[in-house]
Amino acid sequence: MYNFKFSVGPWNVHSGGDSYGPAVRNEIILEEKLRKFSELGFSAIQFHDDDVVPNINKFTEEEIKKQASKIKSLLDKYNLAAEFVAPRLWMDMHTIDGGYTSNSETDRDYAIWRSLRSIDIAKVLGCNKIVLWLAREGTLCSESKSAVDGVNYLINAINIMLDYDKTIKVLIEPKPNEPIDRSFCGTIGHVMGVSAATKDPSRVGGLLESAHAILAGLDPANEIGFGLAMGKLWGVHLNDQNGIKFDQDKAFGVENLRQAFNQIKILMENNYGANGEYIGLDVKAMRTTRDTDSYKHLENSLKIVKLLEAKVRKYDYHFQDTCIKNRDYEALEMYVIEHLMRS
Ligand code: XLS
Ligand code: MG
Repeated sequence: MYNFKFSVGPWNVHSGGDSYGPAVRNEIILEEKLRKFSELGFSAIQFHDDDVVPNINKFTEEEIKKQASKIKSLLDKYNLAAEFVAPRLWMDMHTIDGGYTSNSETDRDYAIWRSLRSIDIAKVLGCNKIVLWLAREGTLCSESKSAVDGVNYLINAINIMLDYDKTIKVLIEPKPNEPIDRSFCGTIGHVMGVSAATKDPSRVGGLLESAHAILAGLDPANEIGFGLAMGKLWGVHLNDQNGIKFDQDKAFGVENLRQAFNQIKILMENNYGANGEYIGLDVKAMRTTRDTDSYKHLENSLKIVKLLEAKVRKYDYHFQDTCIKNRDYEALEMYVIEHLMRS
């Protein structure tokens, strides 16, 4: 079993504004977040392209690389690696109708431009992973786009990224809905299908976020298992979610402990991390959280992962095998629950 390394994104520490109300905490500058992440025990940072280069549209390709090298120095200062760069395609005026799958050719071109700039940034930061969270790739009005064209546009966009740089890997982070109503690529199964249809499936894999799997009505541990079985689970975003509603990004394990345990169990059983993969967190602080507790949800999530790791190490695999042999799943289920409740 491998010792996990952890990653986090700057957006995981935020001022608490939501769709219904303004910010309630002070903004913290990037350098301070990096310093604190390092202190908390994170080894790598997840970035959106515009976390590295704010107002990215205003800059030339050379200026973008120059700005990225300043962030690289900050990472070095705090002994942090960059895990991935993700084009933030859902905020811009060009991506109102989606990025890669927009009905506007100009906007599709813009989405590709941002993706290639994300690759440039990743190279400067010393990482080779590009994450695509396909926020607006789908429909709000079902008849407004063809799902066939949508999926093909997506494959085409990924092929352009693969051609642009032969060393990068593309990780699709699936989510079934929100902000889009019907996503074109909602689960890890969809991701594997898209991967297989690209020009280099060996460089296209997945990143599974627990909350997104739950929103699809699926068990995150099973989704993790699917990606692992395909040899293409290159990232995870552990968090939690209370049922099928808006994306909550709660601290890991706070809603469904058994489900959280099974995520850690399957990752440990399959030596996740042995090829340099990180346990990423993608968690939000509650709106009620005070400034002084701005990092509490991260500390809690790390603590819960570590407590569950210890639970897996103490898990009686011999008893599991015996129950499986006797097809006594009632006993196995009770054992798991008692194991989790034992102090
Ligand atoms: C949002 C996504 C986002 C990605 C990175 O739901 O989880 O945070 O992880 O773009
Ligand atoms: Mg995520």
